[in-house]
Amino acid sequence: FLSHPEELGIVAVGFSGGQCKPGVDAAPSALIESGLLTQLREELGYKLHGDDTVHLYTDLVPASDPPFRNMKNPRAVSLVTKRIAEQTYAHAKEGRLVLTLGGDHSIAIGTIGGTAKAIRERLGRDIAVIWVDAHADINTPETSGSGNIHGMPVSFLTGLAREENEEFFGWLKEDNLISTKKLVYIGLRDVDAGEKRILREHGIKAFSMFDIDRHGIGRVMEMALGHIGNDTPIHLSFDVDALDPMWAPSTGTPVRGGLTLREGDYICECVHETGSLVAVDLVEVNPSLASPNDLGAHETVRAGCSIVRCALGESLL
Ligand code: HAR
Ligand code: MN
Ligand code: MN
Ligand code: MN
Repeated sequence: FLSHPEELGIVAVGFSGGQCKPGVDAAPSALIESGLLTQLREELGYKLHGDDTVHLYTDLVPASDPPFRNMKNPRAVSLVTKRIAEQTYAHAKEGRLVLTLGGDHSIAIGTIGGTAKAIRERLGRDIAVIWVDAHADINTPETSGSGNIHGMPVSFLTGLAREENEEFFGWLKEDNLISTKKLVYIGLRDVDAGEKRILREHGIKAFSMFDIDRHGIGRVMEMALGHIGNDTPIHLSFDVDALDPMWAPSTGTPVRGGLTLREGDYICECVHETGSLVAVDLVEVNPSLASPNDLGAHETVRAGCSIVRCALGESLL
């Protein structure tokens, strides 16, 4: 699905407005400083386009941004994700593989909105989304208990949440949206009651930690990719909190009982192996959430780099 599979469009998003803890905006710099882009260039042989500098989007964040329909920072998140959608769209339209380094998970409204539209225009195809996360992030503004938009991106992307007003995600058009039938979750273990209802009502495919324990990650990946079907462009959105806090402690909402680093890497390797990957997000790394002198932040950044490298084909011999 890529006209230039060896070309990577990089979008580095230093944005944290989809939740309340500062620090997740520093993740792209931390990932880049630890050598990720150099590894992709020198070891994996990609030609990189786009951001060597991290976008902080400060020009887009309004001075006053009171809640709307229970959403926190709604204008900022809407403006920033709209800009991100333009960035991922431009890379995907060129036929490049797109790598977005977040930022909190609200940014997926932009990353997926942009690739969905570009792949439709370029190939006339709908993308599938593999959402790897401890959380389902499918609250509507009304079902959300927190009002944090990083818990809502999937509801906007699937059209389950809608808003006409441009200022509050009204810029999302039919072209930017994905079908609930082409969405697969892996790693869930902290899903709100309202979200469980949504998953059930719409028959959304989800592999929780229970399913991974029961079947093993090998079988789960067969089933997940089987659900999507061969020959479908895939956008992989990887929330680092899918990993157990043992591997990725520095994240805003850690939940114990998660994926091992190997299981996370394996998911990415299987997705790479399909040859259908068109975009990858790595989100929710928050290097500031570690105690002084502990290795939590370093380990989390290291885990994030491993996830990205596996998605981009490092394990191929
Ligand atoms: N479900 C909760 C909410 O809506 C918690 C969401 C936490 N989200 C993330 N992203 N860390 O996966 O607020
Ligand atoms: Mn080329
Ligand atoms: Mn998430
Ligand atoms: Mn999460």
